[in-house]
Parts: sequence; C-alpha cells; structure tokens
Amino acid sequence: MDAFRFVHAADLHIDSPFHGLRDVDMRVGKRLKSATYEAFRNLVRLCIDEQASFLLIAGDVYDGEDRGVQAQVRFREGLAELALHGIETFIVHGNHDPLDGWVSQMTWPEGVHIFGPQPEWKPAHMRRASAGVGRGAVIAAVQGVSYPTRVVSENLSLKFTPPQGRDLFTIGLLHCNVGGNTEHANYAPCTVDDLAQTGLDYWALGHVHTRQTLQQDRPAIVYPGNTQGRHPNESGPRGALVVDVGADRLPRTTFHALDVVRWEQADVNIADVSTLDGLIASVRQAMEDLLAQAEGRDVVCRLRIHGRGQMYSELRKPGALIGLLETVREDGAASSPWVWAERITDQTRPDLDLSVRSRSEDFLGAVLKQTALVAGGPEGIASLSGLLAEVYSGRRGGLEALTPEQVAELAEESRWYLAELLAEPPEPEA
Ligand SMILES: [Mn+2]
Repeated sequence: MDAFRFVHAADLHIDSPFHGLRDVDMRVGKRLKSATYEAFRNLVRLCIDEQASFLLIAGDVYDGEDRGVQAQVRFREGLAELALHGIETFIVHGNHDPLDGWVSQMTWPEGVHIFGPQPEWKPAHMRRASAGVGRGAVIAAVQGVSYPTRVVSENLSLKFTPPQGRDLFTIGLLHCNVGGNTEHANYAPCTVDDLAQTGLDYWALGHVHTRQTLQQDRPAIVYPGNTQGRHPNESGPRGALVVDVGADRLPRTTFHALDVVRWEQADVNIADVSTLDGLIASVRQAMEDLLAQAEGRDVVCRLRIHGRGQMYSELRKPGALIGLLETVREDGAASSPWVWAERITDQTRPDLDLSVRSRSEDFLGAVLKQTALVAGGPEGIASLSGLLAEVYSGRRGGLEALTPEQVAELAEESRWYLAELLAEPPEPEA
C-alpha cells in the first residue's frame, strides 16, 4: 500500500454567533464574528501546505440549521481552492446542519463529496501533483452518512457496511456520540465496540468538541475536536488532525491548532496581595501569561480570584469587582493581539483561619463552633433547607429552589461572612 496523508476535521460551526457574551468591546466582537470563518481558512491552508490528498469533515460544518448565505459561499470558496490543488473533500452533516435544514441550491466544485442520509462508499484519490492532469490512483475508500434531521437517536454506526473486496484503507465518517458523553446531546449513540467490529481502519468522528483518541488503531477511533473554541468550556488549542498512513497501514495523527481566538481560564490568588494596585497587577499578569501561551492569537479569558487575604473586604465594596473587570478589560482590549476578560468571579476568603479561630474562648469562637455543627453535615443542611424553603421554593414568585450543595455553599459563605464581621481588628501598633 502506498503511503498517503489526509486531514480530519469536524465541528467547524461556521458563522457561530458566540451566544452569552455581554458588553463585548467592538474590536473583540468583530474578531469573534469572523473567528469560525478564519479557522476554516486556516484548515484549507493546512491541507494545501501539508499536501494532503483529501480532507474529511465529520459534521456541523455550519452552526445553524438555516445555513447563512455568507457561510455557504465562504465554505464553497475554500473547497474550490482545495479542488484547484487536487485535494478532494468528504463531508457529512450533523445535528447543527442536517439535510432538512434550509440549504441553497449550490454547485459544488469537482472532488467535493457530500454524503446522503444512507451510508455509502466513495473512493478517495491520491492528490494530483499539478492541476489538470486528472485524478491520481484510488488510495482509500470513505463511507459516510449525514443526519437527515436534527435529532437522530438511532445508532447509525450499525448501518455501515464492511469493507468490500479491494485491499484499500477504509474510513468511516460519522457525527455521533460514542459512549454516552453527557456534555453533548446523545445523537447517533454508539460504543467503541460497535465501531471496532465494522472492520474499518479509521473512524473519523465529529460531535464531541474536545479532541480525543478513543482507540489508537485497528481501527483508530478519533475526535479531532472543533476548529475554533466558542465558549469558556472550550478552552485551549483547537484545530484539526493531519493523518499519515504508512505502508504498514497504521494511521499516525498530528494535531495542528487552527483557532484564531483562544478561550482560557486562570486563577489569581490574593494570599500575597495587600493593595488594590497589587491586585490589578496580578490580574493583568495572569492575562498576559495567557496571551503569551496563545502564540500570537487573541484570547478571551475567564478569571477566578481566590485565596485568603486582605483583598477579601476590598472586593466586597460596592462596584469593586465590576470596576476591576472594566479596568483590566480596557487594558487588555487595547493590546495587539488582545486579551479580553469575559468574566471575573470572586471566591476569596478573609485572612482568617476558621479552624484555629473556632477554638478560641470568645464570642466568635462560639459562633464558629455552633455554625460548624449546622453547616458541617447533611442533617444541618436539611434543616437549613427547610428554613430557606419559603424564599427558595420557586412558588409564589420565590427564587428557584436550591440543591443541598448550594445550601451548603451558602452556609459556608455565611460562616466566613460572620467571621469577617466579628473578628477583632488587629491591635494598633504602639
Ligand atoms: Mn458540533
């Protein structure tokens, strides 16, 4: 078998609107709007630069069922460029872009293969060395299936047929949830065993947005992850896999980052911070560190301030947290590349050791001992839940009912609050 190379991508979500981002700086918003398009441009460039013979896209090309006009046109442009370089593309559609969504009548470039609602086999060819010399030899066979509609609850992998006759490298192209991943809708559910017993060489999967190899070979079962992160939980590098198949028939995957805006999260500890300036500097430093790791990309970050220290009470002054957010946002958004703080959460505690303090024979010690009895066990939490039921019942305009975990969190928060209120200020220096 001749050695060859292909690229495996999935979940491009072109024209993703980045829901849930508020107060976005104009420059940041513009960049986010174009990010999924640019990541796709990077994917096209990767295929050309790496001289891949073909590109596989395992579903969710578009973000919306009603595929935007611009998204479709730019997608076709990219595929046309690949066709010019003799690179074929194999596409299946997933739950975000099923076949029954609004689809323009498009003429696709030569060498673009879009799979229908029943699995079928299509041959893949060696890349042509130069345009206009006809197709290269058949090097692989690709079997794929598209979602006819958004919700597919049947196990599509069972409809795939075993490899036929010729000793070609075989690939299954499928948008599915392997092993009931709870972070994603359970569409086209299947198991590693289902995929393994088909006798194919490589399962090119899509749907789960985090890159993962479920099985190394015979067959390889791989999610490349999405090409561009779209929210804080899709942090870190995003891109596609370059897959080399050698004479030994074993695929070797290499990840290439294609994202243009990176999502990150970072923690800032207040233990050694004693002034507001110091806190701002620490937050800025955390943001700059994220920027440095992103290798020239723009960064959207979510920051968590935590730890015990003097800044606890500073952060509780009205408007302090939002003021901090606005300050570091303005600075970060002005740099190039930029780093934009999407949110800052405050999980700091006062500069007190509750277990030490609860042993003292004073009023605060007594309060801490008593409240520990309530906050420290399931019975205490249950009794607190009962007391709070009137407010947190969801009935008569009340607030949404709380889980025992949330009640425990509130109880712990209250102990720290009491401790801060009742702790004696340090003795003034003589
Ligand atoms: Mn997706």
